[in-house]
Amino acid sequence: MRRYPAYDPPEYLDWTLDPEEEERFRAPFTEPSRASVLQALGKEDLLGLYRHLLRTRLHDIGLKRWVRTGVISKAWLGTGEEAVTVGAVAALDPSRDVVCPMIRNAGALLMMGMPLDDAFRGYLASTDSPSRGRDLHIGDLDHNLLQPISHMGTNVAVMAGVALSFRLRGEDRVALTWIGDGATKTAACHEGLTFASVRRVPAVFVIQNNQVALGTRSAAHGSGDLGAWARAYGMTCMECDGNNVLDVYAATTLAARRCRAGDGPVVVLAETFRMGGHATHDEREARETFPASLFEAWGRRDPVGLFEAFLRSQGASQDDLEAIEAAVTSEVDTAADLARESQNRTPTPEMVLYDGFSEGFPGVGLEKRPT
Ligand SMILES: Cc1ncc(C[n+]2csc(CCOP(=O)(O)OP(=O)(O)O)c2C)c(N)n1
Ligand SMILES: [Mg+2]
Repeated sequence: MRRYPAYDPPEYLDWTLDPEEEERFRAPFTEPSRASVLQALGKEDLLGLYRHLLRTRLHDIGLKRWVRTGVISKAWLGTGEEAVTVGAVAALDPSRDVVCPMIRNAGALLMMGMPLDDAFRGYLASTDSPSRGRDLHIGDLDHNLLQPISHMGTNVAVMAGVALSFRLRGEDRVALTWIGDGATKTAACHEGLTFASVRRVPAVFVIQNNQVALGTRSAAHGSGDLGAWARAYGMTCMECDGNNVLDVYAATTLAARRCRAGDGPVVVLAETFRMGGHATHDEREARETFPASLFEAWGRRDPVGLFEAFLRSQGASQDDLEAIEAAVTSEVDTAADLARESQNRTPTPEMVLYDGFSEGFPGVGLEKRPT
């Protein structure tokens, strides 16, 4: 993909494929159950994953551009972690499964069907944004997207409850959320995991280990093996390479199948790396948190670059890839412009009153989101 000197991490600018990384990218094909999942993917499926990876990266670049131009004061980005989101959601069925995206999972909003301009509006807090301007944690029940709670770890318990409701109603649905390495240290996370395991609910918990929580390296906020924690609660843990969209997809597909078969929740442990700051305000400090060599090593593991190289090795043409990128770039630009028009809209009482949770409770509020 085109690289953006003003926005990309420096390690991505002259990105070239490292032969060792190319070899490593194919590792999921050597494990029979993951290989069988991946072999079922056709050309359109693979190009679809590419489209989602690009859309996610460019959405974040769009936010960064807004920060630089003073439209918003800061943004939480998922640079370098896109595959953990895209691979996981691609394994689900957006028409029935429910997802709770964290701050670094904006790609999930788009994959579950939220229009890109609405995702951007979430950051503008305009009255027509998904949360009606109340919160920049973004979700929309109309798209099976639970708006996350800011307090880390609490979504684990909430999603365990969502999954329990599926089980009790006999619905063939899966609930999925992500847990940051830092959030694994909260009490709510452990209560949620225990409850999910004991009640054998159909939930997938993706631990997104990006090696850092705000400004604290994971080695400084915890010790031991995160997968062992899941197993201690009696849950299967599927480890995967969080920078390899195919590995995340295969692991989450197998996890979701277990859930649908009634075998209870699964933890997918994805190793990745945050290629920027906690948010746009602390990028310099974040660079000082780790040695430069670590950024270089993970920079060679750019999830978009690696997957693009894989697609080429599978015969994808330059024209195919460029056409997708051109379409996604214009889609993102148009959506960002459209969202900004919302800042000029005068809110109506209906828009202000809508709370997003009234559906099914007639009389409590507006049942459909006014536009
Ligand atoms: C209970 C609680 N404590 C502190 C915070 C402030 N906070 C927001 S994000 C964050 C770090 C999260 O780290 P991690 O879970 O690893 O997710 P990441 O940001 O790396 O994706 C902290 C401490 C919070 N939101 N909730
Ligand atoms: Mg983290």
